[in-house]
Amino acid sequence: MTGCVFCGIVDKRLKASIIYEDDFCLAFEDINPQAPVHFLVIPKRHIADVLEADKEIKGRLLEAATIVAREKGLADDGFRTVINCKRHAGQSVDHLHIHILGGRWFTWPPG
Ligand code: DGP
Repeated sequence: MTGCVFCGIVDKRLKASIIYEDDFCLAFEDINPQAPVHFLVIPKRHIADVLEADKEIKGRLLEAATIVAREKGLADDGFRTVINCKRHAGQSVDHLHIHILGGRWFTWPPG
């Protein structure tokens, strides 16, 4: 989608540190990491948010997220997954993305 930064990363017009790619998904390091490990998993197709995603893409995104989490060594101590949806959650990029954060302790409830 024109003007979408994550579509630019999918198209390789914009640079990112890509760590996983398959037919449906792309994973890359977050530009503003909030933990020692912080990466994003996105659908290659432009989908605005999780409300717009079908069952298949939701499953594929979570599958990709866990594959990369294991590869990053997060399986033993665990990690947090976050999907911000729309303004109350602070979604700042309107292209569906799962945050995977790890390598430190997290508090609950989240802010
Ligand atoms: P959210 O607030 O859930 O919409 O998070 C968007 C995340 O996307 C935020 O953690 C920063 C990250 N981000 C925004 N622009 C870029 C970019 O151009 N490259 C990369 N790698 N990450 C980005």
